[in-house]
Amino acid sequence: MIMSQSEQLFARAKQVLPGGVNSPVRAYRAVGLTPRFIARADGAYIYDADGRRYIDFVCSWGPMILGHNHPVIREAVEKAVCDGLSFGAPTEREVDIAELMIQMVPNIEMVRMVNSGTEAVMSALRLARGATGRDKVIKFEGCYHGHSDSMLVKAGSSAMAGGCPSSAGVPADTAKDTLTAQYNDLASVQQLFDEHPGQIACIIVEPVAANMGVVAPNPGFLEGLRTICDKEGALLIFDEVITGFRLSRGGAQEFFGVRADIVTFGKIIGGGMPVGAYAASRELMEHVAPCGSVYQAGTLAGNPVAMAAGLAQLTYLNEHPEVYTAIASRARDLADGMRQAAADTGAPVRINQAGSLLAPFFTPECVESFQGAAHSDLQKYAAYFGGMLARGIYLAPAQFEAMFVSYRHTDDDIRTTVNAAREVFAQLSLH
Ligand code: KE4
Repeated sequence: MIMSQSEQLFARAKQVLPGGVNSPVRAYRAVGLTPRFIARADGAYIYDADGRRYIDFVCSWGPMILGHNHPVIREAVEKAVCDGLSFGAPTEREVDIAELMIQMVPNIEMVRMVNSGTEAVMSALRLARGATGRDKVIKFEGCYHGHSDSMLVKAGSSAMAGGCPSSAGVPADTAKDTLTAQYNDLASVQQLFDEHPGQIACIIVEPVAANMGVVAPNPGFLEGLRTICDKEGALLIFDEVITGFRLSRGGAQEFFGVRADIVTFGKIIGGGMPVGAYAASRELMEHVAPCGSVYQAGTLAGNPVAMAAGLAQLTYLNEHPEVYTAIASRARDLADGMRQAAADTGAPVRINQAGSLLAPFFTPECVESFQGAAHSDLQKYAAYFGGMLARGIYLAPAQFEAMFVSYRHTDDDIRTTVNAAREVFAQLSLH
């Protein structure tokens, strides 16, 4: 049988890259298929090495909120490239993007650029520990905050999908300072403070959990974390690598009206290029070197080409607030359409949606916690994924991820996706 280009490329890739990929979720192990090697993308569509077109709901895991190959971003990068790729020195664009982020996002006065969401979270945790003099941190089971040692404890996303939510190679001495609570369960958080009085530097939370599928905060949950942090003298970190500049111009702080002490960013702020950032009040950020004793550095931090891409995307979002109403509206239409398809076919599917983020769970129960997500039928998700891929719909190849709606998804794309889901749900209901 003739192998597809993706199959041939995957065979080569597995010889030289662990699992044939540079990030585990891309290997399609949770769905048992050959990953599609992507050749190019434009608007809401991606094209694989065999020339097949897919409607893309991965959007590079969030960065491509304006769709792929947006002319404003492409032209900014083309211009920046002509001025040089990297200097390792301060540049005007770094100041421009930091000023714009501070203008768009509440409660931040200073920003530090890094190269990934992982680096942003790692640095934010160090800042919280340095500023409070405390060692322990609280995260939530099933939330994913990148792959720094402290965060690979009961992590979500492909850490959980791959069966290693608490990674090998993380020293027990490190892991002991990471305490885990249950998302949407304030009592589980207070209990940790009662057990470790005066020792907890911060709580880090995804304001919308988007690495266990999508689970929104119950009313009062984020407000409750703010109250506990104020009472216990700990800092509240919103990991907005996904929700930042996606839920609204001001991200989750604006969307939910809850103030974080430190905010981490990634994805959208790079416009598709490798960028992360962390931000807080001037008082907190002046703990960071060279002002203070919390050290963090990076060769390519603030890279001029990456800054050009991010600045172009954030500028567009700042000048076109209609993007947010449009992507949330399309996500609602998609979620409602899929719910109707599930009802019509009798498939046991729950669809969670928050802004332009959504995720199906194959369970009759509503999913408001990590336990709920973990008890959904992962085999059915894999079958659903395969059926949708065959129909030209490109989804996260694992349950514990999100669907991302971009500004380039049209009503027709939504209708096509709902119709594909209806066919696939009908098939699933037969088994
Ligand atoms: P990066 O280091 O991958 O840029 O960001 C880490 C990170 C931090 N915080 C949150 C809330 C995140 O979702 C992420 C990364 N998200 C995953 C998708 N679930 C990236 C995709 C991947 O790991 O390949």
